[in-house]
Amino acid sequence: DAQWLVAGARMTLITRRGLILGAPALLAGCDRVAQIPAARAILFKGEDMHRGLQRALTDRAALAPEFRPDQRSPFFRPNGTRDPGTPEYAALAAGRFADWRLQVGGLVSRPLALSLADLTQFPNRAQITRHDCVEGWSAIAKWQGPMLGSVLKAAGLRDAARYIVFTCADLFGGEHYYESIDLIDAFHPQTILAWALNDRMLPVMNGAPCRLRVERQLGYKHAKYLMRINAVADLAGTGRGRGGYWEDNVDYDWYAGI
Ligand SMILES: Nc1nc2c(c(=O)[nH]1)N[C@H]1C(S)=C(S)[C@@H](COP(=O)(O)O)O[C@H]1N2
Ligand SMILES: [Mo]
Repeated sequence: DAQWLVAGARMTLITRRGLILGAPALLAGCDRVAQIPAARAILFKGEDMHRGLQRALTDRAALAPEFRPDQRSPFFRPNGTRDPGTPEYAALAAGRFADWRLQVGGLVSRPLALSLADLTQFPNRAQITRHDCVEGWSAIAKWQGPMLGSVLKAAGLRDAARYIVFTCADLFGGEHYYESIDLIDAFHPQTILAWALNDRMLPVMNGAPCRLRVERQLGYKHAKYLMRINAVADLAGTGRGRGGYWEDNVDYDWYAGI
């Protein structure tokens, strides 16, 4: 045993010396290792993965098509809730939303309570886009509002924030409609908090006073009747954990990219 340990110690010593002396040579040897096809495959796999990831991120950053004013649909039909109909919402609507405040909270350093006038103070964006609903209809309209990214910057997203959760005024079987997106979509330039539709204040049927437009995703992600925006680290505490009302109730995909 002792001999074996001694032998082991000596081997370790030799290995150590070999490593110390051999280190620069080993680095120079990388070129040579790269010439062996199998080794190449392993060495460059990381780069392929990186390239794939890069491509996926570039795809996510791409803009949704925008249209000319004359391509707009004559009427932007409502879908889902056409009026939340709660006493709270009715009171806000009766006051033309003067008392409405969009709460921005969760993992932010400066929680905000924004009025409609406040929303117009941010850099606003107007865009004519096509809305695609899973139920099989599309419509083109002009939307205007601040970029969600600007609002999140004003609130100061904390490092732990990974998702943005939207809570709406309307109820589905006792729970408020809710949706969520990741930070790539949250900071996408076409992701806006729209308060205008076709150059008019957003009608009640389309989500007054403010609704999300997240143009790279299907209709159900575009939360109407916004009341609250929360930055969260994960979706476990949102609904039943799948990040949206339809995701939790009828198995719609959380990521509904188009
Ligand atoms: N709060 C809320 N947001 C919602 C819905 C809803 O019922 N309630 N329906 C969703 C669906 S399925 C679609 S297609 C669009 C419809 O928007 P529109 O009513 O302006 O056509 O809103 C989405 N956002
Ligand atoms: Mo939809």
